[in-house]
Amino acid sequence: MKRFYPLYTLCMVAVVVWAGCQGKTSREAVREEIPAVEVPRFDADSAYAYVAHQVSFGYRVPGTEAHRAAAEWLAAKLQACGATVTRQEAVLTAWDGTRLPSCNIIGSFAPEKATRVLLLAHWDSRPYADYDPDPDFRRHPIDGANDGASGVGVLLEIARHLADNPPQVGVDILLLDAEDYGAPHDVYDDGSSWALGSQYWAEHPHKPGYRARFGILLDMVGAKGAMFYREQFSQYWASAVLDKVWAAAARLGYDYMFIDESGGGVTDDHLYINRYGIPTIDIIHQEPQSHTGFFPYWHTRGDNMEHIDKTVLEAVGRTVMTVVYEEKVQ
Ligand code: AHN
Ligand code: ZN
Repeated sequence: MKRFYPLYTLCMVAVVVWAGCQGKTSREAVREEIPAVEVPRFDADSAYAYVAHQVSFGYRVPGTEAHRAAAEWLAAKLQACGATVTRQEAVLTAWDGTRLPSCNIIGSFAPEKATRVLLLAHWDSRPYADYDPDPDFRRHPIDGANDGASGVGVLLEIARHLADNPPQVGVDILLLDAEDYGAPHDVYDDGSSWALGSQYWAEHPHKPGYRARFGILLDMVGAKGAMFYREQFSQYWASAVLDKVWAAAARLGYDYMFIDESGGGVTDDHLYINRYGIPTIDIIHQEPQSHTGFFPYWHTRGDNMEHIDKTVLEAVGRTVMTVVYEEKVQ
């Protein structure tokens, strides 16, 4: 038995049309509120090649020829990317009295912009593998493929996009020297022997009164199986920046790598940048369970290209780039 119910049919049609309009208008409203930002594609192969190239110079220990050559290349590379480059040279004194000819290298993109984001990594490599399993090599230098070169490799790949495809904010890339000349772990140290380049920068910023909205330090961001925790000094000085970066990582599907739990406190370059007055986080591979607290090859001869993973470089690169390109002026 078939019967026609005009009122029922009319109501159903009305409901369907209404629902359709609702869906459309709310979706359009969302689009108006959050205009999609075009984030250039971070090329992990390119970042990887930049890591390998740094390692190919040899040990980037202050005072060596490899160190001088690497500095030349880094400055030239930033310049070729369209940055205004400042080289900040100084002779710093290590824990054991060694004089370290040091060079912080700053690449500024859109230097005329008042609103800025600071991206940092250290480019020197450690002079001694004091955690090497073989005691004969504990005063031997390391490649520093992860400890140093990985962060710089990611920043150079980001730098490649900044001039051609400028974000709203100005960006400064600060490549710090003499981070890793800290006293060997069997020698007493109050912590001040680390991060000499950033200590120098904090006392002599490349521009007097330099300001940035926030900073992101990359340290050991290339090893297979990397885990990033909310490092304690970052949490103390810059928890809102941690929130922003961890949220971006989660949106990109990297919440398995950017763990939403607190990690240890690390005496690293960001400490001095925070004390200077720029809220700065440290994206640093920590392994709370390991005997050093860091990745398994930390400060050993095993910190070489064999353990660098493009997936990790890509996760960090895409996350940092997303944050930079989504940052609004005003
Ligand atoms: C200390 O071990 C005190 N700080 C580690 C900072 C560091 C060394 N980052 C890389 N290498
Ligand atoms: Zn180190």
